[in-house]
Amino acid sequence: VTAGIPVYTSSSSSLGQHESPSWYDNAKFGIFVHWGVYAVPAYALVGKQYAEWYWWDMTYPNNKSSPTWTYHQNTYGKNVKYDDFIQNFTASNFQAKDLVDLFAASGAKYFVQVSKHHDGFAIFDTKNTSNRNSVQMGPKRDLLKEILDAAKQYHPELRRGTYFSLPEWFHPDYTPYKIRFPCTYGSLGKLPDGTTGLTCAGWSGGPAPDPFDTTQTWPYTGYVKSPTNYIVDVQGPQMEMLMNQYETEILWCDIGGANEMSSIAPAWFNNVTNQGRSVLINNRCGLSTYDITTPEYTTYAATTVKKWESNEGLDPFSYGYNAQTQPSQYKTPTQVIHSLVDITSKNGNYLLDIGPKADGTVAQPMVDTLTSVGDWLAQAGPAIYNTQYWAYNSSEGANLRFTTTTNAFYIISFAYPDPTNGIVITSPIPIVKGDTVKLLGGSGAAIPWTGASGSVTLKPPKAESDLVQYAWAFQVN
Ligand code: FUL
Repeated sequence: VTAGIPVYTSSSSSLGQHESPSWYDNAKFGIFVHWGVYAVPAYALVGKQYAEWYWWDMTYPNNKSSPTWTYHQNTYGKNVKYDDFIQNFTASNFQAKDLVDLFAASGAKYFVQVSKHHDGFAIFDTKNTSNRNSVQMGPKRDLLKEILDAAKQYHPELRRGTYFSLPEWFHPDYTPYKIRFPCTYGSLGKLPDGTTGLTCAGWSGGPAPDPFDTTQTWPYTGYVKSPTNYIVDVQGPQMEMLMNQYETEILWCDIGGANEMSSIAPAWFNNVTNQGRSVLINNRCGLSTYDITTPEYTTYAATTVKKWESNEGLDPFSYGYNAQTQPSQYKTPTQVIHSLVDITSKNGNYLLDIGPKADGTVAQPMVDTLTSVGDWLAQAGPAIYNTQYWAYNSSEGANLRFTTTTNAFYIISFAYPDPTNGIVITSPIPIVKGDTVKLLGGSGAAIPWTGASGSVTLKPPKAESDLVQYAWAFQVN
C-alpha cells in the first residue's frame, strides 16, 4: 500500500474519501448518449416528455391521456408490445468510429454511453445475468464494447464512461422498485402536464398497485427467470462487468434505490488505484457519498465548491431520439457554448446528450451543432479546459463569465463586444498594469484595455471581434 492512498472499505466514511479525479475536473465537457430500443418508436411530446420513457408512457394506465399512449394505439395498435420493437433496433448503419469521431469533433473530453436504461435492455453482453441485451437480440452486437474499443483506438484521449440504471422498470424480481416507484417518481422527473409527483391515490400501504399487468405479460423478452434476487444476481454483477471487463472510467448510475454498491465499489476503487487509474461515480448510485451531483435539464445559479455536472439533451427535453423534434428546435451552438461557459465558471462540467436513431446514425442538426461547438473550442479551449472556476459574480450581468489558471485569467463575453463602449468589467479581477489581453481565435493582436481591477474596459476593434462567433473569450496574462 502506498502511503497516502486510501484503501477503501465499505464504510461510508471510507467511500466518502473518494473524490472526482483531476482529469474529470479538467475535462469540462462530455457527451452523453442515450441509445436503446426506445429509438425505434422515437416518440414523445416534444419539450415535455423524455422519448426514452416510451415504455412507461405507452403503458401507464393513469396516463391514458398521454400522447404516447394514444400514439401507440393509433400507430402500432394495442397488441404491439414494447419488446416487439427490439427487432427494429438494428444498428444497421452504426459504425462506432463515426460516433467517437463525433465526440472528438465536438471538443468533448469524455463521454457517457447508456449501457442499460430503465427498460432493462442492455447494449452490452450481460451474460449469466440476463439475455435481454443487444448481443442476444436485435443487432446481435456488443455495441458498448464497439464504442469503447473505437474510442480507445481512435481517440485515446477521450475518457470512457457508462450510464447504468440501477432499477429495471418491470423486472419482477425487483420488488423494492415496484413498491417504491409509483410514489417517488415525482422527485425524479416530470409528468406530461408539467406537474411533479404521481399521486398514489388509492394506495394505502402494502404492495403498490402494479399498473403494468394490464398490457404486459410476463415474461418479457430475454429475462432469465432463474435469479430470484435482482440486486445480487443481476444488478450487482452487471455493474461489476462495467467496472472490471468494460473498464468504465465513469459509473454514471441512475435512480439509486436498493443496491450492493457498498460492497462492490471499494474493490473497484482499490483495484483502479493499484493500476494507477482513477474513476468517478455520480450521486445516483444509492450511496450516501459520491463524487459529483447531477442537476438534470437545469444548472446551479452560483459557484458550487463540490464538483458537479449539469446534464441535458440537445433536444428541448429528451435524451433518447425523438423523431417529432424539428431541426429548428434543437439547441444551437450559441446556447450550448453559453451553457458550457456558464457551468465551467461555476465549477461544473457539462454533459450534453445526443440520442442516435435505431440504425445508429445521428440526426444532422445534432452533428452540425456539435461540430460548431468543437470549432469554437478549438480556438477558445484555453478558457475552458484545465481551468478553475472564478467566484461567479451575478452582479456582473448576464453576459460575462470568468475562469482562471495559474498562468492566465479569462474573461468570456456572451455578447458581441460593444464597438463603442467596449466590455466593462466591474468585478475585482486579477489584471495589473502591463498585462496583455488577447482574443482567443482572434489575430493574436493585443487588445487595448484601460482601468484597473474593479473597473476595467476592454476595447477590441470590430475587425478583431468579427473573427469570432458564439462567445468572445479574452486571455489576460
Ligand atoms: C433520468 C432518467 O429517467 C432519464 O431518462 C435520463 O436517463 C436522465 C439522465 O436521468 O433520471
